[in-house]
Amino acid sequence: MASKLRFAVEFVPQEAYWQTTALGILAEKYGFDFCWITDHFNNRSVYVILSLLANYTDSIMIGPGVTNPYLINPVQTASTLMSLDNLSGGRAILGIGAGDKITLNLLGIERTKPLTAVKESTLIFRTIFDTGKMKDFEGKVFSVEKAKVAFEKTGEIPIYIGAQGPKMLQLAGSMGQGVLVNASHPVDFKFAMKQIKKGIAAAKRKRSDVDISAYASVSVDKKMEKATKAATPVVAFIVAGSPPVVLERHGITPESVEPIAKGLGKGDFPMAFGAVTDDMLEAFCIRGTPDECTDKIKALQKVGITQFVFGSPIGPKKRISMELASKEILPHFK
Ligand code: F42
Repeated sequence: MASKLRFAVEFVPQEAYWQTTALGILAEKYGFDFCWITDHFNNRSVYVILSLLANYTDSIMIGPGVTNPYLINPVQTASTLMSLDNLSGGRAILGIGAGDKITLNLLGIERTKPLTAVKESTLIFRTIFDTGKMKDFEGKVFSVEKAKVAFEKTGEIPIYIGAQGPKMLQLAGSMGQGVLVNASHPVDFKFAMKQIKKGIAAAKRKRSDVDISAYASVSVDKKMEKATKAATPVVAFIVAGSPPVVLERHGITPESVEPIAKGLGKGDFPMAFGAVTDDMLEAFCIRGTPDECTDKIKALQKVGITQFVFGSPIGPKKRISMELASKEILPHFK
């Protein structure tokens, strides 16, 4: 029998504060269990938005999806998450990942030993969450001489690791309460599942200890054409940023990616978006009518996911697509 599935939304905080807050309030009303806010320095601050959500929502779990250990020291992130947990009455969740290489490079920050950095951060987070302090930690990337947080968390603060590469997926299986896999297709999840299970086995944990989440690109609409139009720009960016091994897995040739990368590079969006093919849309997003999306989510559930994230773009109009999902997709999984 397929495992129980919980649902989430992901928002990129690019819009006015009240708009993202209003969408979060609606996500809760529509029955989503989690609300993840992405973290990039060029967007509005993830923690400012999360504080607003803590204030204006009552039951939905909220957190950064995902922050990284390079811009903010993990001890400071632990303290911030505990504060968010207090403010929200125990609803904080923490997503951590290696961080976006391109945006970090813009700040002259080298992503040194990303696997080790995420591993050590996770250890620091868990120790501080559970004991309120950390001392005499000498890692390869971080060291903590003496850190003590002068207040307690309210809930559990589960840690989710954002992971694509084999070792990061294994790490998530061995240390995370959850994993956020940025993918939308069963082929990618079959690969990810093998690695996550390796990590689970190595740490002698149970499969149910890890919430395996599909952080998918989704576009729901009553009309397929409209869903496709909204999904195309997002898929163009995903294709251009995907490593060759992932493109190969879906039979996408380097030649077909070239005009997309070129177009995006010089700001020629019609060129880039016009080169997105049906195969690319199939590989990198879940798009279509509620029924079509339901079938695709069921296929991922069969592979073993336990959380499904409605990620960007969600649809041509986020509010309408969330309502459609709430009425016509979520009930199939109750
Ligand atoms: N990034 C952001 O900056 N902001 C976001 O809001 C965001 C959201 C998000 C959501 C879900 C998700 O899955 C990812 C998300 N990301 C976001 C991207 C994330 O931050 C990472 O960039 C992305 O997940 C890619 O990471 P990865 O899992 O592919 O790991 C990379 C770094 C990698 O190379 N992994 C290797 C692997 O096999 O998994 C491991 C490399 C390794 O072993 N390194 C050694 C080490 O110690 O670190 C060093 C090796 C040496 O030679 O020194």
